[in-house]
Amino acid sequence: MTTSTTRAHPPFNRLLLTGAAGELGKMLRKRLKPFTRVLRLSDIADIAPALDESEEIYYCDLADKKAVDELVQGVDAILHFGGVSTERSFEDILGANICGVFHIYEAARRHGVKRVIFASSNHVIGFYPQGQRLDAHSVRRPDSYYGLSKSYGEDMASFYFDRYGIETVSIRIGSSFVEPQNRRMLCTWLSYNDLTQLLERALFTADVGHTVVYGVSDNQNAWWDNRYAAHLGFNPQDTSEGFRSQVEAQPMPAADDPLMLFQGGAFVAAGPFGDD
Ligand code: NAI
Ligand code: 15L
Repeated sequence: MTTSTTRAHPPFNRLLLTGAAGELGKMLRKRLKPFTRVLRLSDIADIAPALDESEEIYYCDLADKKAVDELVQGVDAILHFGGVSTERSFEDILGANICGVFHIYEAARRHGVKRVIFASSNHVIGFYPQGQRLDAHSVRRPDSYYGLSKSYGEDMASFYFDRYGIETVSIRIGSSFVEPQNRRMLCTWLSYNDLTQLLERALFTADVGHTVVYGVSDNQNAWWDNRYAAHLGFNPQDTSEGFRSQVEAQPMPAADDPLMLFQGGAFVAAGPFGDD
């Protein structure tokens, strides 16, 4: 298997990372450097200044079609991590996530970008009960407006491949944090090293078409089966087991707590919004 240390592929000339001011964006900034000559970092929020000529900072609202078109000009591939990352009202999610993903693909088409990595989410299948094994062909059961926006993003990726040949790897990220924070995350955790490996595979594997892959470490009793993404060669090296005792020392949630019942955890119980 190719790893960061045995990499044979030449780096990209210019990669775009949206959501660069976010938690994953800040973490990925350094880790993406070996994959590209120039990393274009974009967000609507403050981004730490460019370190040198290998970084470019672009402020851009994903809801602004013209601004996204300018953002994408000159890049070879896009890692689309920007947008609202938790459950909010539909109106809050519409511009950044739903219009935003359309703007990204339209700009990719106009500027000849052939590869997108889409930060999708486990919340596209969040209403499945915990313990049920799922793969990329399982019917989606979004658990929130947020999950719906990611589901729409995956369909957008599928359409732009079928219609325009733009390839995408949609990564249904589980819970990518320094450590798993609760019992549910013992199943859904994705370490930062495993996410980095998955991004490398997603960027450099040929002929991915539109591939859906679950972004999850090698956790015990995980719910997600990546058989339909085997061509990526993703081979997670980390597991949540080392955190089990500290997580299980937390008070046990009630048996009917969504955190214990649904793959999407608390997202299934958010809302409704706008009734007052
Ligand atoms: P985050 O909320 O820390 O970062 C998202 C970034 O998007 C923020 O910096 C925010 O300013 C930016 N953004 C929001 N609206 C925008 C707009 N209209 N225009 C431009 N930028 C905008 O989230 P995090 O954790 O870094 O996640 C990154 C991506 O990965 C998100 O798309 C999220 O949905 C996805 N993801 C993350 C998971 C995780 O466990 N961290 C799990 C599943 C998916
Ligand atoms: C997500 O999609 C969110 O962006 C992240 O903040 C976590 O809530 C994660 O899912 C999760 O399900 O743990």
